[in-house]
Amino acid sequence: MENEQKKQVVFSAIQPSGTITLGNYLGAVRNWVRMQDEYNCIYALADMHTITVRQEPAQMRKNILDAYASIMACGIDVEKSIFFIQSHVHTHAEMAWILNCYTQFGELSRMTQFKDKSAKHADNINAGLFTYPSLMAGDILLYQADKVPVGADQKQHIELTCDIAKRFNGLYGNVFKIPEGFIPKNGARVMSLQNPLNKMSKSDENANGCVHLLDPPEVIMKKFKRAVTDSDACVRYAEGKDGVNNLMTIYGAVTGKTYDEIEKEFDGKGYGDFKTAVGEAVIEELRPIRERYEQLIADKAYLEDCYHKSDELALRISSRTLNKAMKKVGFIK
Ligand code: ATP
Ligand code: LTN
Repeated sequence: MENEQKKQVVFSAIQPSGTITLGNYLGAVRNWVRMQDEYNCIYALADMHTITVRQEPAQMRKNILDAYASIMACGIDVEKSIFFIQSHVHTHAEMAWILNCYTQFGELSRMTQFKDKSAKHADNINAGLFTYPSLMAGDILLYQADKVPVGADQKQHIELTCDIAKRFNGLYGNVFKIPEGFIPKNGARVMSLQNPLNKMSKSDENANGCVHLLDPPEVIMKKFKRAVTDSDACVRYAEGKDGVNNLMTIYGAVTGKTYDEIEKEFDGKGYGDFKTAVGEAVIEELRPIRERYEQLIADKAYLEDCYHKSDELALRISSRTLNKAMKKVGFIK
């Protein structure tokens, strides 16, 4: 028990905005699983973040359950960790409102995700999309998290979270722990297989660019065989070889091999052999996840049990920080 108390807190979340990708897995979820023994881990499905982009309600309900089962299938164990649904825990919306009042317009305007998403959804640049980072800051700060395992694209949001927390602490004393991003050395930014200058994303229009966690083996292999490379025909990591670099990153992240080892392994071999090897390695990594997902998604009552239990724990922990912050700001009981 004493040891339990000394464990650092880990918090992270993922949007149920579509089916989970290989990028989400290598950049974030795989670390969530690995951190479970060493840390007190709290994870969430950020469904409130998801509605910053218009969703079809029936599809969204399905995506939430699918994402929950997929992430559990990766190895999240609710006996060790908390894995809750953001919209079920009302402290998140409340904390986001408070933090909105301690976040500057200029800061939010500089967020590259906001710029990218408003360019992509020019017909719906809503206030939620703009204030997305203060909801995310609240997610993290409510749990006094030490570490936040995410992909490289979320680094800017974590930095803003720290700035907001320091500003608040500067005014009111030590209310929030200042968190730290935890970004993997390998796999922090997996690129689209069709356009290696763009991040692999759940919402990619080109289906061949994105490998989903639940893609059947033959689909995964087809996507890797069609991956964009170059005319150099040599497996080496170098500037300008974005497609090959991305495949080497994926292969390295899955097998643990360094770029040097990969270059040696494929010395004198063509891209065909290399792509097949990457496809096979990814298929083997994802096979047990897909099998476990099939069992979990067939047992809705069990899933419900898991998130209800986690929702309750999350509410209890986050209420402490919310109450403290409300008191400091000047609200009365
Ligand atoms: P969307 O397409 O809806 O923006 P997304 O696929 O970018 O979604 P998020 O839910 O925003 O996924 O991200 C969940 C986690 O996965 C975050 O920690 C994020 O940094 C990480 N992540 C997302 N895409 C990648 C990627 N291509 N490579 C590595 N990590 C990624
Ligand atoms: N914005 C994140 C999802 C997210 C998150 C969080 C990640 C919402 N709240 C708190 C870490 C901590 C994204 O991946 N796009």
